[in-house]
Amino acid sequence: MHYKHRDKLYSLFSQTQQSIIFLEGAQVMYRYQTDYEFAFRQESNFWYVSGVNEPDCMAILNIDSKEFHLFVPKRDMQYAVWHGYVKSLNQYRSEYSPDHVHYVDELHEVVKKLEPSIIFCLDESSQKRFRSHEPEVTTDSEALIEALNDARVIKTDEELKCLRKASQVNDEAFKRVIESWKPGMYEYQAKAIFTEVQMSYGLQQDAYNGIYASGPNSAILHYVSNTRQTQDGELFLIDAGFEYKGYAADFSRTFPVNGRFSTYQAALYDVVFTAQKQVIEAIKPGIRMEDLHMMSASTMMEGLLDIGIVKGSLNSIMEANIFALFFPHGLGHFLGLDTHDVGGYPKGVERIDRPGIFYLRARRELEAGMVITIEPGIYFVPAVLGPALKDPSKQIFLNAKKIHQFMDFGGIRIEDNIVVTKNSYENLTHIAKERNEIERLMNS
Ligand SMILES: [Mn+2]
Repeated sequence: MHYKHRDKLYSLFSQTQQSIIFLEGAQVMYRYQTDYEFAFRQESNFWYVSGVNEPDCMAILNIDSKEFHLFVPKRDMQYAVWHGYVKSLNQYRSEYSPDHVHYVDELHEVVKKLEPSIIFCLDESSQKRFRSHEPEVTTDSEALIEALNDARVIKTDEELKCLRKASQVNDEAFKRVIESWKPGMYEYQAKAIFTEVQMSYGLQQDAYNGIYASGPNSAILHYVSNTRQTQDGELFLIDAGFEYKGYAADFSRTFPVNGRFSTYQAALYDVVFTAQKQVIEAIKPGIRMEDLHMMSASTMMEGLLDIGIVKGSLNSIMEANIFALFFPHGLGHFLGLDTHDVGGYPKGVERIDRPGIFYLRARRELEAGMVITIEPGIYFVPAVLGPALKDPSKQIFLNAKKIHQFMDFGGIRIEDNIVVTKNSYENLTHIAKERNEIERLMNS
């Protein structure tokens, strides 16, 4: 898999000049000034091209000869006492099949022999390593980021297999939480059940800090405390996922704590569900993320008009950006080695300066092989709706009486992971989504 990634990366550079790529792997991170070690997670670009899942490594990729030089740390025996072993160069060689293995302190010697006219780096701190290099050498920190983003945004079949696997386990984890839920359980118990399933399949790394948000907390987009006791009669929103071989799953589901949607919960749920379904069905190569965002916003405003939460004509509601009061985040983002994966904004594309859609993390035409999340939501955020109800340009579109009734309702988000295929899409998320499916799961 990683060999193919290197080939793909080489193909994005012209080979007219003697040039090399330099990448640094991640180091172990500690909690402030203590010896508490965070679980090691390789830097995504380094992992993408090398497949090396160990700290303190570096890589040189020779664009002309296509040779991969792996640089590994020199460890002393004390390291073996604490960490179990010190690998020999031969062990690195057989495990990762680089063309050459060196110790990291040989970096400048190796570069000197390669005589590059330019070194492509990811950032300034990498560039700095070559500042006093003899003879002088040019470095560049723009082309490599762009090339890696272009390579990573289109997934290979092997990468899709990893994403499917992460999704399969995520389906199981969601299922176990939803089917075991009872009023009175605490938000952190959901995290415990969810994590237990992931770990039992060998997935040890969460893709992001999961959100387990009940009642009013579900309107907090990045709620992470998970301390509240869930109450009979309210909704529970879970947005979580783990990584398989570095590839993330990122689903959201919203379900009733007591196993039955109330009439108004059902009505609002269906507003989001209808929009999500409609947008997913529209996915195919050539369609633009910003158009999907606006499509979902408009469909949800139509739904809120039907319920009587907003008023006026759909056109004027959209023109006045009323949708952003209830849907303050982007419709979705690319997914891959990072949860908010690279490639969302190709060079020269800017964010749209308009409420709500400004936060859209991907703005480009979809192509086969891209993987995105589709996650519309409706939220009642008092900090947003309170001032809007006093704003003359907005209050004319809002049913104040109804909105006051919903101020502690929280929010609903439904999120699936989608692969764009040649003619349409493949949905990687299979956990129950329709209301009656969720209720059946909770009451069987
Ligand atoms: Mn997401």
